[in-house]
Amino acid sequence: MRHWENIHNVVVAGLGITGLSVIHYLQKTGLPLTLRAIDTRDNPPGKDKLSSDIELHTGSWNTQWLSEADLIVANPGIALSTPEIQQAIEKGIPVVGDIELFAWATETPVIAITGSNGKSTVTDLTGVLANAAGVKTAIGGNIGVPALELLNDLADLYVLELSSFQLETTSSLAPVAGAFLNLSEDHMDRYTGMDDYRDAKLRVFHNAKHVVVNRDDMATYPEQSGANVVSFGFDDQQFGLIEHQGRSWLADNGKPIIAADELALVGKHNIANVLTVLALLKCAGVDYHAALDTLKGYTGLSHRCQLVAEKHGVKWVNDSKATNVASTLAALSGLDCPGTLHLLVGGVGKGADFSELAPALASLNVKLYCYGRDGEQFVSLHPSATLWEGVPEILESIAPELQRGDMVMLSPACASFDQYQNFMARGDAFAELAKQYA
Ligand code: UMA
Ligand code: ADP
Repeated sequence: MRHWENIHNVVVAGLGITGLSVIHYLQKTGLPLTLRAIDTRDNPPGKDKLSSDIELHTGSWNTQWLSEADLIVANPGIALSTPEIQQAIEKGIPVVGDIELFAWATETPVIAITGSNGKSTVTDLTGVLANAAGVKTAIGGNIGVPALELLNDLADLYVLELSSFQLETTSSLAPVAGAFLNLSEDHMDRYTGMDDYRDAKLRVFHNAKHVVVNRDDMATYPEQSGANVVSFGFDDQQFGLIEHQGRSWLADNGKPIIAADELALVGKHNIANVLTVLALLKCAGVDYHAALDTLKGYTGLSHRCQLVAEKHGVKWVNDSKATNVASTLAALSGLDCPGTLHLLVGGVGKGADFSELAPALASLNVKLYCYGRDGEQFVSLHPSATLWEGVPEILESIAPELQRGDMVMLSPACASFDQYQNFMARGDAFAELAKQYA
């Protein structure tokens, strides 16, 4: 508990599931702390679950409380550049996140995963395979389970999905292996540019024993590293692809592991994801050979290019987790759609430039339906584009005209917060309507 010397007053900035997990964790430690919580939202999520002995300030900042703190624990949704947080930093008050507290609390090995796309898939699959290989593993972080909650149960390995937001406030994590999957534009409403965003993500490699990088994306490489660098990519180097007995195989330094066509996961991006998982497991000393049958049967997480209904030859695909341009591009590449693709895009654009979608759309037989707060920004991307209020109106209108071979896909390239609580709620709403109209 050496990190807690001289810390008495802790302010938890931002409730949500992170803030609550921080408060529950700190209460459990039994440390003699005074805890206060601030959330700038009027009615923040988590308020009803807060114990009554915690003072809560909502609806605005409380600079008095911030200035009295010995430590501020900030929710990842709060940018460090927020003026009130900056004022506290200037006064010398340390500002950390929940992942920093997690790093202070445990010496159990951690695998840390970041990148613009694929984090949740890689995190989940790493956990699934490590458990299948006999290592008691818990997964959490940005995937939706606050890291501190993982400490409630014993584990021999933790796998954390870390967002750039979480990495900004993390300095002490020393992962046995850290992976940076890829870098593409996202969260441009939070960062000053791509360099700033990349710098936050590169923090995943601080103190890491092994660093796992993408040979097809040089932005994932650390500027310099004393760690063991392991790469993945589509050539035959390190973790890569080789031809073996007339088939394409995923391989470790030229040694075949599993044939690509044995995977239930689809899409080239998922080959990259599996190669990353294998590299991470090897770096953490987990024998993935014991888990290859489990890998073969792994079909992925919900809301990622998930077939939610199929009737009369029409496929309905929920890719609600596509919250940026690169993830929608990944969904469009290698699509199996003999008819017309009815593509639904829109929501909160986060300051992104959507023009990169235009060439991909031009190469497809597509009808584009744009909706939500930033839907208008997609209209110029394809001649077929039409502007709508939301997903229900679109589906109601197009359902009677769908033909055998068509696909209806929600892959919005945007966040969901304008119309839904989160991407899961958006995907669930789409899936329900799909089943109704299919
Ligand atoms: N907010 C305020 N005032 C506050 C606190 C928060 O306005 O005082 C706003 C912020 O704009 C913030 C939003 O509330 O963006 C969301 O905060 P929240 O309460 O929903 O946060 P949590 O419930 O604690 O969820 C957070 C992560 N959310 C964010 O980083 C925005 C979750 O990632 C994560 O799963 C969870 O912690 C557990 O670690 C979500 C996410 O969208 C899925 N992440 C981004 C992404 O993947 O692109 C980074
Ligand atoms: P994240 O947690 O980083 O958002 P997910 O695994 O949840 O990543 O996938 C998010 C979206 O990105 C989905 O639409 C998925 O199809 C797509 N995707 C998954 N892996 C990759 C990858 N390696 N490159 C590009 N897109 C990907």
